[in-house]
Amino acid sequence: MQFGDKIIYEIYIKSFQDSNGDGIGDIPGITSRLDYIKELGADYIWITPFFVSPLKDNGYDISDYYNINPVFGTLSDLDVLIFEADKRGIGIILDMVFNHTSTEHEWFQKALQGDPRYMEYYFFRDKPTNWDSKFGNSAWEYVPELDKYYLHLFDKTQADLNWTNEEVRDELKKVILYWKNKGVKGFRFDVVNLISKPETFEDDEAGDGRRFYTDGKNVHKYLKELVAETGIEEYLTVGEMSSTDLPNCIGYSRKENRELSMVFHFQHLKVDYRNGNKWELMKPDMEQLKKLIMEWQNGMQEGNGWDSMFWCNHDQPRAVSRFGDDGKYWKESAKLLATVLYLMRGTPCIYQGEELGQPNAYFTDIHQYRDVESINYYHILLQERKTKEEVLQILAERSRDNGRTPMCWNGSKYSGFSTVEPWLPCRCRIPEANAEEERADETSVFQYYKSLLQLRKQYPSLSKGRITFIYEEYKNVIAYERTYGKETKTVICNLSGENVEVLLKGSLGNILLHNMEELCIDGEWLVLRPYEAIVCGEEVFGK
Ligand code: TEU
Ligand code: CA
Repeated sequence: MQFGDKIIYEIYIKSFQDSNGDGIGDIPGITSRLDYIKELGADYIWITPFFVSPLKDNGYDISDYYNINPVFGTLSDLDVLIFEADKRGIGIILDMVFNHTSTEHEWFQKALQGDPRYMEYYFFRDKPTNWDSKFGNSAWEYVPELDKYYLHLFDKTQADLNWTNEEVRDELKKVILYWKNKGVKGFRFDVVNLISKPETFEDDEAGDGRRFYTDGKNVHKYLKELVAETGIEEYLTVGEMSSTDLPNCIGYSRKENRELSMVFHFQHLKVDYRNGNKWELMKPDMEQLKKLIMEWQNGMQEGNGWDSMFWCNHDQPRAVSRFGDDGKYWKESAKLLATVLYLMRGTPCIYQGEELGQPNAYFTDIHQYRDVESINYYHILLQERKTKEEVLQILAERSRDNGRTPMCWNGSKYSGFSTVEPWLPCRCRIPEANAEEERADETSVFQYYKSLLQLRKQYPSLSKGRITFIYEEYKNVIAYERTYGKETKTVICNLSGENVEVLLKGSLGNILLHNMEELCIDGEWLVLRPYEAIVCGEEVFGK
């Protein structure tokens, strides 16, 4: 419950705010926007990695954990950001990419020279397994000079670290202590449930290899050790858990285990993967979405785990385009999606631009893309004999670049993000969907997010109460009660673009938040319009 009344705001630094006219977001740019983030109601800012990196994977390929990539700023810029954020009651969360380093890291460079000590920092083997990289092709890269292969679960420029090696674990603890002493208030751990690899590497005849390295047997042990030896038990720590399961996530996040404060998991973000394949399109299965959300909420509650709820991040398409309607019902559905998740049990994590209802980029040409995963798959899908049009359609829906286009601050040429052409094209495709207009419009998505997050902080039932799902029998309706002591608040959401009639089980009480002008009640029936969201409850007297 420790962070139930807190809000995390994720910033993809490269696309948030450019302060020096090079078309790339940077640390001083973030500092200049702290009042906006405070107005929204965030308590923490998670900043994606800004450490020294060749930027092959935009910073998730680190070559020096102790220094800041000059393109993003300097250590003194970070000191100013931390100081200014602290003045506003905002804590900074840094992104620790400990599953792998860039192949440009000095450790890997020494390994390439055959230094046995540093070869043990990674996984060098005489022969590869048939595992796939998550970014396509083999998960092993051959090094002729060594006549060996090294493991890379992601791009071949991201070599997996060997956590069985105590020296590696000690090096990474030192990294945490260094940044902890800078005054940051939290850490996000990138794909941290992949750090425990099997003793022996064997081919996977039934899949792409992930079952051998996901939620490995020592992850819990390594997390306990890392947290205890760096003294970050009381910090906000969140683990990104790739392809994980509920029992493990309960274990990673229940307080008594002294591992992490909370987890990011992705089950609800794969309901539009045909046959579980991100690159095979299908409309999102909203019934499956509802089922998974409820299963995880109930499961984490029963197991005393703790979730961070999110629709978007820098790896996902924009939610309003993916699960809502970025055309006819743009505003209603952006507000609906926020209401579904952010009053549930856990800690909300809002991704930059989501609070504006920013839609997908829908690029039309491969040259507009920058994401290594998207470019790799462009070529892979063409080799699979899909036509160029089909592949561009798939990328337009699925590419991570959909969430990485620059923030829409205003209606100017480069949307107030920069004074020059940004590193990735601006795509502010909905004219009113920008911070300047939405801050001035009381009916905007931004103002709705502000009200929603204020409600969460105002009522203990919303920040730390029990959750009980109701009206489950109604297809496309997600509804729940949050209860704490005598206080109960009710959330009723229509996930669809159609009317849904719900037979009310009693009075709705006071309407605390509503994404439409007025309710539509017909006798005992509540007629939910497309993407309608209602938050209501009795005022509590004598708590
Ligand atoms: O993401 C992990 C990950 O698997 C995502 O890339 C996502 O699941 C995938 O793109 C869906 O197809 C983390 C970071 O968030 C991501 O930006 C990095 O590229 C990745 O790890 C490697 O560090
Ligand atoms: Ca810049």
